[in-house]
Amino acid sequence: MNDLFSKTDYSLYSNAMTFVRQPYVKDPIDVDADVVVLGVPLDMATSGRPGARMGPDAIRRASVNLAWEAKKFPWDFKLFERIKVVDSGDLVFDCGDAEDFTYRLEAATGEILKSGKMMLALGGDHFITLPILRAYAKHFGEMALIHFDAHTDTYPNGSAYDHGTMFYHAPKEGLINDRHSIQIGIRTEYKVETHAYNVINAMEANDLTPEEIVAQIKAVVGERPAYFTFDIDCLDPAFAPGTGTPVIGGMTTDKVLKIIRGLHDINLVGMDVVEVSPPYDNSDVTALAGATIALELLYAWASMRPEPKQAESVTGEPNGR
Ligand SMILES: [Mn+2]
Repeated sequence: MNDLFSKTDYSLYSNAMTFVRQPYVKDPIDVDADVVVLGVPLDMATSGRPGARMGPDAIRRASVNLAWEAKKFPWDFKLFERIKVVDSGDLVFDCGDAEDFTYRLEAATGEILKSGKMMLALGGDHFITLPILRAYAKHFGEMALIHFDAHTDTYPNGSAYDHGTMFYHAPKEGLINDRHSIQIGIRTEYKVETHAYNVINAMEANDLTPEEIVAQIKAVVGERPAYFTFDIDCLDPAFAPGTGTPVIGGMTTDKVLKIIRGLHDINLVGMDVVEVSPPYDNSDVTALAGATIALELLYAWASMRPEPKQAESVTGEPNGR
């Protein structure tokens, strides 16, 4: 068979770069897939340094580095034999129009959910999570939020389009239940009078074991549908310098990955990775952290899905290296 044009590219440098080399499908609604990756290149709501609009592109470029390892260490199955993932590129919206953006992101998310697929969103600044949660809540009702961040983003002041206010509004809109939600890695001030979330602050998170943190998250979230949002600034700037509002004293990538693996059996319904800002990155380290966390979240989600039928895996398709 001639594979001149169909051979899988495991290089780190060539070809158009989709998330972990999965197929690009501009309109994912009628496609047979389990997961849609959607880039959301917005940084209009950022209060600090912009640049997160370049995040989806940087995360995809870093993610091709993860394509060759068909069974990512230390998982015990091959992700793309278990689930079908398509990359539908980036949300397109009219530049500078916050209302148009918010409408389009909620509507696109809603269409993806209606088509029976899960969405992985790549930010973009953290404001993107609010329209996404609005679409998810219409589908799943009030959810639990698992929120990794240096900041609570529960600040009551600011405009309706501000990347520091989403989780002030989300419980008031009935999208999430703050008492059954948890924020991990916090190391900036917040107002306790407007705040009912459970918090494992960064000092505590750095002293606790991953197992202890997983147990606390599960105790808060229970069986509820859970949305997972990961602000890359949860990580210490040593691991993720490329972000708009870095704060020292954060978590390590190692601990975060162990926690994600420990959460594989919760009722995870959606996920995003936000605030990767390539202009402040060094050697793509932040983009690689974002890509790897996103991929491990997909592994966690897929680990509870049924295994594929045996017949398909014995056909001659290469399994990577
Ligand atoms: Mn943050």
